Amino acid sequence: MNAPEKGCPFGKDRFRGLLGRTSKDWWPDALPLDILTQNGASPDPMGEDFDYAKAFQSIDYQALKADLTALMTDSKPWWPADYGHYGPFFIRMAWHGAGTYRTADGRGGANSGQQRFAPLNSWPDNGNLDKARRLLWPIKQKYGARISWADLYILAGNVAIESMGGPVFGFGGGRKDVYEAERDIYWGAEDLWVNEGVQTRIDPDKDLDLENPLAAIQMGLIYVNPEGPGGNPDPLQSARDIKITFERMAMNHEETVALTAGGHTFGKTHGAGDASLVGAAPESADISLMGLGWSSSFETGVGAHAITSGLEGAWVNTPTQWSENFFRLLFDYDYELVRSPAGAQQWQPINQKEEDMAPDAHNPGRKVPTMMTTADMALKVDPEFRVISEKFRDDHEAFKDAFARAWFKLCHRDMGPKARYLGPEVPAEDLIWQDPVPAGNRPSDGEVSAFKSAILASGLSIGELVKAAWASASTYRKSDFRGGANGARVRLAPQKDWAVNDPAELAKVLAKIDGLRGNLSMADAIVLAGSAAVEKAAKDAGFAIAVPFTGGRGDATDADTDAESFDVMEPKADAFRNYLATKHSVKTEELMLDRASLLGLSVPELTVLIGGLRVLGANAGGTSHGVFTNRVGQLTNDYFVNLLDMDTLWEVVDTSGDEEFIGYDRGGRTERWRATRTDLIFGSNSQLRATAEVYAEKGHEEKFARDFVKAWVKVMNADRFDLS
Ligand code: HEB
Repeated sequence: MNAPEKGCPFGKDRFRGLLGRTSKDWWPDALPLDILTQNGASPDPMGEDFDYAKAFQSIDYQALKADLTALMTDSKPWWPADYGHYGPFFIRMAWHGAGTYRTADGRGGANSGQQRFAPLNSWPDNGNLDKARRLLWPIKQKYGARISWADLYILAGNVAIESMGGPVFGFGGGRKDVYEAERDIYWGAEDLWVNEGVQTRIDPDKDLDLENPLAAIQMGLIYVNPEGPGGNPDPLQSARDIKITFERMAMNHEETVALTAGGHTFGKTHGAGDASLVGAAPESADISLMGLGWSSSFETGVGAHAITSGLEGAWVNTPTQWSENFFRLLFDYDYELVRSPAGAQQWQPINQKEEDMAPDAHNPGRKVPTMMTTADMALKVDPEFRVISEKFRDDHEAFKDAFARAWFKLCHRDMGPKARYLGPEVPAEDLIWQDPVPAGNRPSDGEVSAFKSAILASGLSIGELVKAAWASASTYRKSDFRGGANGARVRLAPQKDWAVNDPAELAKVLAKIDGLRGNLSMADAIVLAGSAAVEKAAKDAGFAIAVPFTGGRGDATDADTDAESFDVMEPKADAFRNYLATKHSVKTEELMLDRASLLGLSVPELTVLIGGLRVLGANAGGTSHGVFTNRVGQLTNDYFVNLLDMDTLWEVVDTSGDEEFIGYDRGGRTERWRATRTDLIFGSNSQLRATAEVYAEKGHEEKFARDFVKAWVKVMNADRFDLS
């Protein structure tokens, strides 16, 4: 196998396993509540029967918005609103919630309200947003289960923009809360954070580029350091970092400029004094602070004395009103580098006219100079950004539209198809990043059984049919609800050409399916063909098991598809088809775990799928690794029986880089089987072995087949949001 692929996908030199550094490393003393979630006990107090979509539909949406609007100007003494308006604060909160999204694995983002939990609640970049969330508590309490925290954060951002006269494009609810920190997300491998001097992740001089899937340049940041890379106030280098990180978040340059300028049309930065007087972040703050952190002993610690980023000042003269002032001030003035009272480097207009100065946030009679961060200066200094910034300066309507659309995308990018959006403000327009799928029709029972017979008589093998259906459905990821069988994008670029899909074979199978499908959509027919094959394989193994099928999928076209945006979804490894493109710095079995997690599989589901797919003959490239059976195409538990057979002795193939193994007859040197790491891990890892043993046991042959069918159907239907 080849050398580890550079920067891909989950860290290289600094590699510390699939998850890198986690909350347990940062806060070893945090209360280990996960001992109560052993054996699958859910920490969700709402219980399994709670239907958030239904609860949301019963909310008085306009009353909620009115309450949020009133909150904007209801300043509380424990965290006084700048300019008497919390709007900018809530916009920053919503943006930092949504802004952790990254395209590579679809993780991060606003869709589960993770800002409440570690590590996000304590990232330096989220400084003082604990207060913004806490300001919302009376409203959350009032509306209860009908509005999730996750929806409330984004809606508060939207209402904030509206209440200051800014443009919005719409709002879709439907982000269901979770009650624990996500544990499946890699945030980086570094020991230190941005405020502790961790090295920046992008540095061409040191041949460092941003490792996948990360989208921030230092641990603890949402994107870039406002003061420039590693604190170096160089707008051009900042532009470089902004481009990379915002692209990782699915934003093109125009969207990036619109978002940043639109966001910084509002509010101010906070750096009133010595940042060393700011206390611990929420996760490690004193118990009496009741979950809040960053308690500051600089003067009153709040209002005029607040310290967050350490930068100080507003971007524009009208910080609580939508305006054209950001680009006007950016271009009308030359800027010089100055230091804030907290010592941060920032840019100040030279010879600023009094009318262009900002009001003091807590003393309206007083005027103070406006400011720009190094990241803002990038929008003027970088040649590519400058073209866009000048266009927006000269065409305010274009800026408004671009900001509203980019904000909507930012906040909804990780919600999946439009079918998942709830509420009266869902925009009618279809947007290409929603991966739209035209509505499908339910085929009749007669059509379904006619197609099943026809496809099973078509001469295609069980393995070929199973592989095509798996290729189609298994792109699904629960992180951002993208992918899946609906739309049949497996027959479009780029998916039809992915190496893991064996393009030539796939084309042949799809053509056969197309010829026989009658009125079925391709998306339905591909799944049905695979399911018919599974049913036949079970029957041939001696089990009469019906594989449930629910039709109604639609077929997307190339015009419905942003092909480039699917590139990130190409599996670099797929344990289910025993496929590995290149050896990674992360162990291949960890990549398997990652894929299983994105598919939403449990340990038994993962185990039974691997064992079943192997004996059905679903390996990419038709390899024999892990095909521990002499009756390929029958749904038997042979995989587990043979894997755990003590008469087989496994040895690594020296040239394989620890990826390939041969199983010999223990007595002699007769080769029995070949396997990969993702096979042997089911015998070597104690927990996977315990599960594999169940499926290898006498009396569990049919249980194996039934469990496989259940897990298969779960994957086939993973993206059927139209059904619930
Ligand atoms: Fe921002 C604020 C940075 C983007 C919106 N910011 C802010 C600050 C800083 C920043 C530093 C301050 C904080 C304190 O408080 O101190 N940003 C930044 C950066 C970036 C950004 C670097 C990238 C380039 N933003 C952004 C976006 C948005 C925003 C995209 C939206 C859309 N911000 C914002 C706001 C604010 C801020 C609204 C204000 C807040 C208050 O006022 O509180």
